[in-house]
Amino acid sequence: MPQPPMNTTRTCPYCGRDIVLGKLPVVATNFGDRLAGEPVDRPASGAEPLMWIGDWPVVAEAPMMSTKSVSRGPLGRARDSFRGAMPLPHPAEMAAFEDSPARLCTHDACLTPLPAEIDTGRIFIVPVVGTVAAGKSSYLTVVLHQAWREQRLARFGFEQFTLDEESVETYRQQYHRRLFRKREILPGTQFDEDVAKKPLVCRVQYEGADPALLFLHDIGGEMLMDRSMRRRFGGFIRRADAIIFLIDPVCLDRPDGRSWAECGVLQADDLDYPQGPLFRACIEELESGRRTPIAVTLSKSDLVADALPEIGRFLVEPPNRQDPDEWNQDLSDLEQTVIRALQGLSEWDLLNAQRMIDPELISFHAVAALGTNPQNGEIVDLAPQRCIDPLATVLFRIPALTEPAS
Ligand SMILES: Nc1nc2c(ncn2[C@@H]2O[C@H](COP(=O)(O)OP(=O)(O)OP(=O)(O)O)[C@@H](O)[C@H]2O)c(=O)[nH]1
Ligand SMILES: [Mg+2]
Ligand SMILES: [Zn+2]
Repeated sequence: MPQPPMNTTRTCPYCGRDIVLGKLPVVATNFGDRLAGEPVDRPASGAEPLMWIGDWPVVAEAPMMSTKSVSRGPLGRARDSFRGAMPLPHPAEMAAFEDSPARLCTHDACLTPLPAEIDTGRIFIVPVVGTVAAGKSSYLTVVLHQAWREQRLARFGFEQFTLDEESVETYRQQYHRRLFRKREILPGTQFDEDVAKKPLVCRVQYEGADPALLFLHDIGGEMLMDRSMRRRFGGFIRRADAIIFLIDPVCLDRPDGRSWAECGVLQADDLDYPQGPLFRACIEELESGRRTPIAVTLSKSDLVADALPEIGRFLVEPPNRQDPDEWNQDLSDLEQTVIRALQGLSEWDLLNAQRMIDPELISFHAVAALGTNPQNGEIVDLAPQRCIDPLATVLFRIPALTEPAS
């Protein structure tokens, strides 16, 4: 890809502020002291960095800034008229700080090294949203397993779908191992004020398009449901390129009058959160002018199939070799079923709120990440159902992700 001009403005995917590429210094992100976890007051060996910004040793000055003005913050006087192209230095040119050079977002509260894709601007933010215990973490675990390890999007044209190296360990230890190996229920996602800086990052490439990064954020429901916390720490949701919104059927009433607790759902009596308000808030809080596709996704569809046996059809996994046209038809048939299920569970508030969105941007799905109700904290028979549908649908609705490379 050609190098971007230095005066290119992008949005920092972590803090959401505008950044001008030429005003960002380049820092080393994988240097001796940092790897050893030791204090970072001096370089490991060899070459001295130009200076430190926060925890990061600067290895190349911002071309549009003098080092002095960088240290005072990004607003120092800069030579804005400089328009040359700007490559990142090659690691081999960087002596002791040779590893993983990255531009640094210099906004005070951020100071985060940026992925190289900041140059191309191809970073897409896709959070999974829902009330406490809606199934977000379980869903992410399973959908990443299917999209990455099983390459289930390959037949729809995604030539590459891999987890970025830095996310592999987090995914393996906090998600995959627990669910797929130990067959344990995942713990509730804790409040984390740095959630914006800790997405699970995927590298994706659609046929004929340029490569891109997907930032999939797993956010605790408690944080999402608190308006002030959402605004303070979840600013990236307002800038989402797509949202997967999970609806927890356990928070809704069964039409047969039985309680979910009676039907063996753990802690069901505590799960009575209204979901319409969070859904509406997500839509209202989106940055104006954004056309963000939203996959409204009924979670734990195994439970829905039990409560509404006449619509048990969610549980049929489409054949793996399905052709894309058949798959589209299948998705739109299923959509009607999901709407009927939401009516059957009396989720009128949310069904009503969907009017706030352009019909071209909304889709309805049903997934079961586990496909089975856990017994005594253990997942006895893991049988995920239809998890790839919402992810694939929203990815195809982000035009920039799939548009042919120029
Ligand atoms: N029956 C059934 N239960 C599920 C399914 N997926 C998730 N669950 C259960 O739902 C509960 C919550 O799942 P999580 O994935 O932790 O939900 P979460 O939305 O990440 O929750 P927070 O992080 O606390 O907001 C767990 O007890 C899961 O076992 C499913 O497909 N079927
Ligand atoms: Mg969670
Ligand atoms: Zn930033």
